[in-house]
Amino acid sequence: MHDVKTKADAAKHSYTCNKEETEMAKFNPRLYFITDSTKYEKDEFLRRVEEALKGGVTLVQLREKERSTREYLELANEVHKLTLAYNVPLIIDDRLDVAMAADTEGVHFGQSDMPINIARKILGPDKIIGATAKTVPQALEAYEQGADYLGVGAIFPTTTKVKTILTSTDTLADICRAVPIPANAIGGLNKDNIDILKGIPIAGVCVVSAIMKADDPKQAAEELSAAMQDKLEL
Ligand code: TZP
Ligand code: MG
Repeated sequence: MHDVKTKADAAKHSYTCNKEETEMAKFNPRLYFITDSTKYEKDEFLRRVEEALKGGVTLVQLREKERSTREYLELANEVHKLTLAYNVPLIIDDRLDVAMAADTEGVHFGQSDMPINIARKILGPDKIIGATAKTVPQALEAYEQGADYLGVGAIFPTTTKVKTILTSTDTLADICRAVPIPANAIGGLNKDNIDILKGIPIAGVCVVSAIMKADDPKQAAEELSAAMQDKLEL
């Protein structure tokens, strides 16, 4: 998967499992929904994930910080059934073992997680590996080690539980131009503030709250998607 030619390739084309279709990227990072199950009973959490899928999210990340390995794996298997039904790749945050056990399409690592080159060696070329990068050197290192996409932020302060610092839009733009893999903006983003990203060659946006905590996650995904089209031509 590490052979996406340009960010535009990755953004335009849909996910495919077929390795032979080398023209097609394996994932579309445009509207990347990262979950947070902490406030919800399992059924309500899964319902919200499915509504987000109905609303057109193009990539899903299961992000669990408190669960045991067993619980993380069980939830990954349940979320994976949903994402497979909508043909959307599922990325597991932090945990290579959980991603492998659930046979999800990919995994995402931050700067203190498994090094990208080690994960690539273990997973092989086909799985999607994402990395968090807050600086150009971090972005270059992740790319050189085999990352398929980058998450860059936080652009705005976030209410989602995360250890992060703010990343300027100038740094985001520098990162987008420094690497040939798709880079997404993350952190406090919603349909009303994404204008700040105008003109920056991001491949997409990553959101938790804007969809997860919305009264209607399907409508929230649709409205965010429309705003991205209108305001960012993305
Ligand atoms: N990394 C940087 S900000 C963030 C992560 C995981 C959380 C984004 O959540 P929200 O609710 O979209 O601000
Ligand atoms: Mg992490």
